[in-house]
This record gives sequence, structure tokens and C-alpha cells, in this order.
Amino acid sequence: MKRLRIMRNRWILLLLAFIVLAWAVPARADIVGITGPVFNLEAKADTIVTSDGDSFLMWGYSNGGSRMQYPGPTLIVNQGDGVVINLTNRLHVPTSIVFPGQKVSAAGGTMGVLTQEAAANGGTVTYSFTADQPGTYLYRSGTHALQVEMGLVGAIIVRPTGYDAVSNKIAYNHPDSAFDREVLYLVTEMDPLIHRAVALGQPVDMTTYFPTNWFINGRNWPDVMADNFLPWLPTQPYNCIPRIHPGEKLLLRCIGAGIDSHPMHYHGNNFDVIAEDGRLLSTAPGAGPDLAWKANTRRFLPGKTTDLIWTWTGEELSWDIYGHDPGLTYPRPNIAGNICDQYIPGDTNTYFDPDTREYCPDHGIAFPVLIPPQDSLTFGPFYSGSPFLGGGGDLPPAHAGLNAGGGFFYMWHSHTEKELTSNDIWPGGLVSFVIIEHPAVPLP
Ligand SMILES: [Cu+2]
Repeated sequence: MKRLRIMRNRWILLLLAFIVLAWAVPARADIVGITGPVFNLEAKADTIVTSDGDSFLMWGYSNGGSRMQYPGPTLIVNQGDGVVINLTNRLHVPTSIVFPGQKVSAAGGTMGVLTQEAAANGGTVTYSFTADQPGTYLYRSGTHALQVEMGLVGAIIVRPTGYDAVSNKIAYNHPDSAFDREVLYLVTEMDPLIHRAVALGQPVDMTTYFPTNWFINGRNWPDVMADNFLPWLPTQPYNCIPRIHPGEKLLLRCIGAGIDSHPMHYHGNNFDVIAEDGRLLSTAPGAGPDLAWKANTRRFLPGKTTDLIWTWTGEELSWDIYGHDPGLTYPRPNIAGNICDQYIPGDTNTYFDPDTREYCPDHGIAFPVLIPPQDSLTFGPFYSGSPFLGGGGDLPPAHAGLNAGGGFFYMWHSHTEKELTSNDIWPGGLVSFVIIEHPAVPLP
């Protein structure tokens, strides 16, 4: 009996270690995908798991003969490419792809109601278009809304002519669309009863559609925070856990890929809406995003894409995020050098320290409240033990401590509260985080 308990504890410890390891080192924030311009996609069935512990039959796209994935592979091409997509259909129903925003020609297959379809069980069709406009695009089944619900959706990214991954990261052909890091934010939803009906071969009634699961890049929270390409999420390879340094520009490529709308809210700062549906918000060609507007919530509409630029410096928090106040005793990062020594009050050109991006008018200003003693606090798993960026402190015994770099976590989530669940289990669904990391924490 005692031996059994030890064994069981060992398994629990192993499981805990596994969970901590999977989330403790937040992953790359860059967009992963496959590069063309020729793609061989297959439509096929497989299963995904949801964060409430369930699993569902899905239909999705795969890269060639690999397993289908949800969403489909992100197709990354360059402006001017002649893009060719060969779709082979392994489903038992005809299917097709539509590419909103592209002038597509199709060869092979047969004409369905509106689209050129690949026949069931092995039919193929080839779609071609010239990627003449940079931006963020959607591709999805054009055959029936049921196929979108079943998972036949994906993203296309067209890099602008002047793009360079090292020296010129721009979303469009204008310097005001420049970014430091980018993240895919593809939102979908699912009604499990429909997937059960399809799995059991029963008739499907889309008029009773009632989603209870919501996904960012094919995962519910907290799975969105785990790494890309995990062996325990073989058909859901893409995460959503952007990490930036203060002052960096994060490009969010937002796609409403389902059949419902979702009001996504981004904490920490307002964002700039610079483009919609793959078009820069400009008054004239070459003017840049001069029609960009600021908001803190963006409604994701079905079929619509939006590009947002989000950044964060701690500006006007009215306290020193690095804890440079010598009177403080909290564990805080120790930045060497003469921070903000070039700051001249009233001169906005000197407001940000060139090395740390610190907002200098707040330099040295004390943290505004006294933190209660540790035994009076409730610790969330992402608290580092210090309120300062890059700081760390003692955490209670057995505390998971998922914030090794002492970053600031801002929750990004849907403002429709039921969408913060996975099949009625809270928390789940449309929740993710952005992490602001101390300038000294290396980011991949
Ligand atoms: Cu909120």
C-alpha cells in the first residue's frame, strides 16, 4: 500500500514536471508555416483535442501526405509569386478551396455550386493565382459552411516586395508597416454536436448551430501557450504566445476564420489597425497607413482579416517598472549603466532610454503601493515574485513559477464571456497572453 502510494506520487511528480516543462519556456512567437509558391495540400479527416479533455473528429488540410492540421498549414509566399495549390481530396465528400482577395483560376475537378471541387476519395483540383498584393489572407472550403466548421481553414501570408527577414521586416510596402515580431491570430469556433453527428454518419442540422469551443490557431487556452509542434498535439501545431521587449512592434495577423464573430480585446495598450483584408489603410498609394486608427478591442468577422500593430513601453504607468528607486526593497532587476542619463524634461526626443526603452519621466518613481507580506498573497503561476520587469523573488513552496524571466503577462481575450470556456469549463477558449520580457532576456 505504501509502495503503491510512492509510485503514484512519483507519477504525479513526473506529470507535474512535464506540465511545468511544457509551459515554462514560452516558445517562439514567430509565424511558422510552409513556403511556396507550389503547395500540395490534402483534405482529410483526423482528430484534435480540446482543453477540457475531449477529442473531436475534424476535416482539415495537410501538407502533402502528413496528418491534417487545424488550422491548415500557413502558406507563406512573396509578392509577385505565381502561387499554385494542388488540392487532393481524401474526404468522402467533394470539397474545394476559396481564396478571398485573390484572382484565382482552377483546373481539374468539376464545378460545384460556386467553386471548382475535387471529387471525393482521391480527386484533385489545382488553383492558381498571382500574389500581387502583400498582406494577410484566409483560405477555406468554398463548398459548404459545414466544411469550415469541420476545420478546412488556413492562413496565407504574402510578404511585400521589399521584405527582408533580417533588415526590413515590413507587412506592406511602406516603412510605417514595419514590425519587430509577428504572430498569427486565427480565431475559430466549434459545435461539438455537429462533429459527433458527422462522426456517427448522422444528418447535420446547421440551423441549430451552437458553438461551445473556441480556438486561437486551432488550440484552446491554455494549450495556446505551449510550444509549437508538440508531440501531444500532433494535429494542432501552432501556438499563440507572443513575447516582445519593451518598445518593439508586434504585428498581429488577425483572421476570423470561423462562421461566428468574436470581439477580441488586447490588454496593456491600444493597438493600431493598419490594414484590413490585405489592404493598407491608405488615402493614396504610397501614403502608408495614414487611415490607421487606434482601439483596444477588435471584432473578428467571418472571412475578414485585420493587421494590428501593438507595442508597449510602460509609458505613463507613473512608476519605475525596473525598480530603480533605491528606497525599495523588493527583489528587482539590476540594470547597470547610466539609465536615462540623456533625459531632458520637456524634450520628447529623450523620453525613452536608447538601451532599455525605459520611459524616462517615470525613472526612479517609487512603486505606488506597498506589497503585502508573502503569506497574505495569492500567487498566479505567471507572477515572478517581483512587480518589476525582469525581477524575481521567493515563491511559495511547490509554486510552479512559469515566469523565469520576470516578464509582464497581459491577458488577451474575447469580450464575449462564454468564449472564455472550453465546453463550459472555465478557463479556456479565447484566452492568450502577450509577454513583455526584460531587455536582457534573449528572445528567439
Ligand atoms: Cu480583460
